[in-house]
Amino acid sequence: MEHPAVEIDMGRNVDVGRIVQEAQSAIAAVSDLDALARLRNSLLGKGSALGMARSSLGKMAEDARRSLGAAIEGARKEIEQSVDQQRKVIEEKARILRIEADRLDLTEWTEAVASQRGHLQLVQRTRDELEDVFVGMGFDVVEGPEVETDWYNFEALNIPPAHPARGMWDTFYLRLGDPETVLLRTHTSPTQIHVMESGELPIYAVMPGRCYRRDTPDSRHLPAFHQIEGLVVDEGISFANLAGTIEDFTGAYFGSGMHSRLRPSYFPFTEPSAEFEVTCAICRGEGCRTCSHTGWIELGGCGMVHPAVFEAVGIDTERWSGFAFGFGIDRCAQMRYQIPDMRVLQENDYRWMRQI
Ligand code: FA5
Repeated sequence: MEHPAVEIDMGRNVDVGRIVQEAQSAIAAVSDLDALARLRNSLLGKGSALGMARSSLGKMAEDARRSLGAAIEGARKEIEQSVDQQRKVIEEKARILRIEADRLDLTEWTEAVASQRGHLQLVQRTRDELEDVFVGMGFDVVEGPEVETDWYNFEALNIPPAHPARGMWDTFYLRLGDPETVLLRTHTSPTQIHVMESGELPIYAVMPGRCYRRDTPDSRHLPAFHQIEGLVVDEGISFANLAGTIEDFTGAYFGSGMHSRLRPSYFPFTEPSAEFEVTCAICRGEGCRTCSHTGWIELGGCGMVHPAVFEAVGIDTERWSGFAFGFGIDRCAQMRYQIPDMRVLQENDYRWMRQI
């Protein structure tokens, strides 16, 4: 659009055409949206050349005011249009960059891809590492079923029907047999019962596997997660053996400088029961947001096997005693690899997985 230079009073000229031209070259040079918004304000705001010309309109004669007013309005529209066009150009460039960064070409088999080695998923790797540590401490590895009966998951563990402790585990029941008799195990503790039922004593076993709870996923919970259970039954086993085993495991798995502590707790299948916590791997015990500034993170539960459990599987409590523990493998991976949100462990996002 052609813009005549319009004369304002006292001989000052406003060259609207030049203002538009200069504005358009400045707009074309901008490459991010924030800078574009700032430039738009400086081109159209009160302090801009157009803004100042607009404020001088009031003092002008009728004819001159009309023609300069129209020219200013035309210039404003042209500048707005150029800003809009440049905004689209910037957004399109950003979109292309984003698509390029997210591109996964699964069909392309280049030498670079051929030389990349895959690796185990992090939870599986953590489970393997934990098994190695316990095998090194003299434990056997035993697996149990994920679908359990109420007896193994609850009753044999001293949790009869309607016991208030059932509320500690929000359970997925299966439509099999009588209502609420078959379920997805809520913890690995029922495998203790299978191992003790097999009748071979003494027992030094760890039992890893998947568990299920009606838990809402969040940064520290998943509805399908993994635990590793430990069970020792022998003559003369005491709480000191339990505490020593947990401390040895903590040092062997997390490294030197990491310690464990036991705090009184309640589980129906152990007496006394404890929660065990380990030094927060993120702050090394100094206190941070992840450990709520305590320097410790809860990993699992433990305690001396309750006499009612021994009775359920027919083990003579006069001769044998034992301890058990159970903790989250996903929680362990989260701490060892400092993962703020556990949900990434199940999202299978290739970009995240290949970093680990
Ligand atoms: C139990 O499951 C007991 N069976 C542990 C036990 C075994 C106690 C033997 C005594 C003797 P709890 O519900 O606190 O306890 O779970 C133990 C650990 O499993 C938790 O500390 C956490 O690390 C992990 N865990 C529990 N629920 C979830 C979940 N929804 N997502 C991820 N990890 C979980």
